[in-house]
Amino acid sequence: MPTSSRWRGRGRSLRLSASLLTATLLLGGLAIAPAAAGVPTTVVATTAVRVNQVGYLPDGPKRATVVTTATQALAWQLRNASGTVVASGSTIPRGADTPSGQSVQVADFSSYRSTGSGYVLAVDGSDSAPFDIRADLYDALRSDSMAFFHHQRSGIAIDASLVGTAYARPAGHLGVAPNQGDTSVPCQAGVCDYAQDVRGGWYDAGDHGKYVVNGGISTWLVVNSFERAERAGKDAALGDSTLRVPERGNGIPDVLDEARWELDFLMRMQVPEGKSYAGMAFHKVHDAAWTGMPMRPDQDAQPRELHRPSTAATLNLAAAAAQCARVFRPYDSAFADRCLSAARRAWTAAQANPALYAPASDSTGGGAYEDTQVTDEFYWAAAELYATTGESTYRDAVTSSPWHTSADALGPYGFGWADTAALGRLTLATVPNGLPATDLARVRASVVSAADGHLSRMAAQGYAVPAPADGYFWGSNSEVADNAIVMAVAGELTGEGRYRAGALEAMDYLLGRNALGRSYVTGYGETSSQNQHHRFWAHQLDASLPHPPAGSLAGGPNSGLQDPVAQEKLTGCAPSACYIDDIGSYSTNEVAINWNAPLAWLAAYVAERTTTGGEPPTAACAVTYAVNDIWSTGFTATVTVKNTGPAAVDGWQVTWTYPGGQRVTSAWNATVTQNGIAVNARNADWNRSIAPGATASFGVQGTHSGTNPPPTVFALDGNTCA
Ligand code: 9MR
Repeated sequence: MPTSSRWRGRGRSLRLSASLLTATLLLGGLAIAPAAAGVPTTVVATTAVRVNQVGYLPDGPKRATVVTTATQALAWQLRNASGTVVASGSTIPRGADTPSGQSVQVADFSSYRSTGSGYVLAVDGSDSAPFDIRADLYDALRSDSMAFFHHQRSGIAIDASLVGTAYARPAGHLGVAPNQGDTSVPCQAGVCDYAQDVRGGWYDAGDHGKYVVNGGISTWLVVNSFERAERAGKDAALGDSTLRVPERGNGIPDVLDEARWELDFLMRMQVPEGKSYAGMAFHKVHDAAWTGMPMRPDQDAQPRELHRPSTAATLNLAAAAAQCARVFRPYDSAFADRCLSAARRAWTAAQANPALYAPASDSTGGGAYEDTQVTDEFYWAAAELYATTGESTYRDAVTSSPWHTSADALGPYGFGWADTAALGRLTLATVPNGLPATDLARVRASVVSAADGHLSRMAAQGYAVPAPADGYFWGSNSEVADNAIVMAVAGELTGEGRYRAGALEAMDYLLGRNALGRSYVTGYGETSSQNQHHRFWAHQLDASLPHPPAGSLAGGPNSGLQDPVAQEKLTGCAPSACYIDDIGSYSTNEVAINWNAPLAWLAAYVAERTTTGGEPPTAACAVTYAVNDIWSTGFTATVTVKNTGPAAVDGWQVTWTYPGGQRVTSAWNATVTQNGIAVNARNADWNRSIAPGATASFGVQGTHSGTNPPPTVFALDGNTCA
């Protein structure tokens, strides 16, 4: 059962210990190794050949990662369901993958485009999980990941006709004993002397709290997925009667119906006129104390409390409501008006109270969602209000914000409840607005540049994860999905297919191509998470209760190990392997609206049929090899790696073979290993970054037997720089 000790803040500052980063690169023969370094035996993966266990799109990139101690390329074979080999090739040795501590190789079968199910990738005697190749691969995930929100609804019965008997349940928190009602919730002592109707909305996660900051970003993502699909002319797939929601058939897109359930709640959290802090939003409503597990929402007897308003919550409301006003306008203008008026009131109230921070200490019975930096929330809210109204007050708030030009708005760690500037930037980059052309071009370029950064980081890793090596914090899977969204938007802005390819490979990570060889989405993939931390979907604790419904995303690897189960079972894990599918591990295995929202966004995006983005990211480096000195038995040479791409390279790797059997005896400025005639060189720590157009060099000294023919092949792994 969670206690207040779980809430230690968003783990952005986690730094990996040296021992975790020490990856083992074993030389020698072919040695596939499922029980890889850094993976505790309790969570060991079942196969060394890691694929997207759901499958691949016919026109998309198709890559797998193989855990192996081999340093030479291995043969791979793609077999169809009848066991016939339909494609084959050689892997590309990658050596050590930092976040997993595993030695890996990559198999690329992107050029195979035939459809079917039951494919298996075989490498050196190991078979992958079976997978499909088909165009409709993500159709089911699109609706299941979005249906998550309906399951999480508070204040309405979840009906068997929509979800099946296993997931049906009475309404939560309408005041039917023993339940307290969110229909009239008092404030905590000293906060206010009245009670407020804050019914409805979505439960945040595995707990029964409802938090405005997390609700705001999640709603924004759900609505934004529709707004993006509309721009692409693909919104029919999210339209009316596409989802299992009670409102289907009302003429309004189902995704917007779902978002409205939360928007109504967010607006109920606004302090009424005539009260102190009028127009602000209460930060959160939740139980006075943590409940036990399991606990169906309607059986929760804890008193509910409103916690004091915060500037962050108020601006979340302003942003989400301003977006609502824009997107709902064609479907329900009265609701759009109501949203806009709530957004304006919230903005004004936040300006009057710009530093009312939610404290980290407020974590009894619910999460703190603390935040002492709200300039990014001001930027996001101003951007939404400006994009919706075009008014100069909001434009000035946008252009005078430091976030408008800061590169940090779209950093490597994704966005989240504490970091919202990215959302404003994405809106300004995509929704028509009156920013001057040069400013707009700069805003758009910043999205593309952030996406290039994600592609570079992916290229530097054996599992192609759009997250930095120190990015495995609480909810890391949402960071992966968030960054995939940034790549998808860059694809929209540029029309360049490599960004879609990057987003697709992020999906590969979530669905099985990862350090643990598991899918983090319930019901998707051969080995998928099913015991996520949740009070109702608690089958692991009570066999009469269901597992989470298909399409529920686990928080994912978290090297912070911030719960007792993780601490007991995962000690010593490599960062990207710090995950366990146990209901008690809330810091690695909870579900949450702010994690399923980017998954649903991404699923809707990749489910769209499109013709661009079929190939993996293209080469971004060039290599030269120059002999400096040669004598009877020896030589020295300099190898230069040039970044020819548009984005910074973060980590690189070069391989070649020596046709004359030369042997490297020493090297400088890179870690060089040799196996037979094959040589592998990896960056040193200090020269891993190469700016666009810049170079990094390293040297080798070696022996030769009379002649010193230059190497014939240079391979930059994965056709990038890493
Ligand atoms: O997602 C939140 C994560 O960033 C924080 O580090 C963590 C501790 O404060 O809290 C997470 O959010 C939880 C929230 O506070 C309560 N509901 C469950 C959320 C997911 O675990």
